[in-house]
Amino acid sequence: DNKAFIFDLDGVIVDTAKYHFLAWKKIANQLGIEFTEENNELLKGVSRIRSLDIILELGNKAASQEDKDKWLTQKNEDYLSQLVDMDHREILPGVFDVLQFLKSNKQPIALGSASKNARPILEKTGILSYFDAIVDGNDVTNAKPDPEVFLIAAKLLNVKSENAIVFEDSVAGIQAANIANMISIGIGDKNILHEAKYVFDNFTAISEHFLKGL
Ligand code: G16
Ligand code: MG
Repeated sequence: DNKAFIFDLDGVIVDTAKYHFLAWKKIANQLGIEFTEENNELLKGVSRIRSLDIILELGNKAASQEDKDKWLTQKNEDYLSQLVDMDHREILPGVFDVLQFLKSNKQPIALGSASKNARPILEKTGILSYFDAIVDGNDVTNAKPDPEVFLIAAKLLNVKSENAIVFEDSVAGIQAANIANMISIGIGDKNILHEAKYVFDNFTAISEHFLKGL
């Protein structure tokens, strides 16, 4: 059966997770809410709107829709301002080699990201052409851990869920892949991503032998 490889974006392909964190931390601190890297794990892979709600819940704060809209805009402007000079150097270690390897073996590749900024990031980093399908925050109604984003990607690539392999750095994303009955591969900390079928520190730890055996 045909396989397909689905990549999350932030924290998997590019190191933008740190920019999301810094932008959210600014908003949280502005509201008098403490926001740590540990708290930030709850936001990874989660939609922009849901992320703000999680921060407000952490601080036990309610807010009007008007204020929320203002903070969402501020967060995104702050985040985008950090991407202005982005280029291929922002691609995380080993990612390019794995994309090349999959491409040269004619394996279908999709993006499965919660971000509404996914396309410009793929363009800036020069890897847009590697993707046979792109599913991002503009295409889904239900955020991870809902499996919608990965199910749409598998459908576009015409593969069954059980033959789809998902690379993810977030707990919500690993849960989404598992719910979709896909093969979940965590990129990051084993202790945090313990629900994944496999976990690697980064893509340099993933061998061609391992990819072929999936
Ligand atoms: C990413 C990040 C999340 C972020 C979300 C929405 O998803 O992990 O922290 O909140 O996208 O991003 P944006 O505000 O750019 O629309 P992923 O799924 O690529 O990790
Ligand atoms: Mg991610």
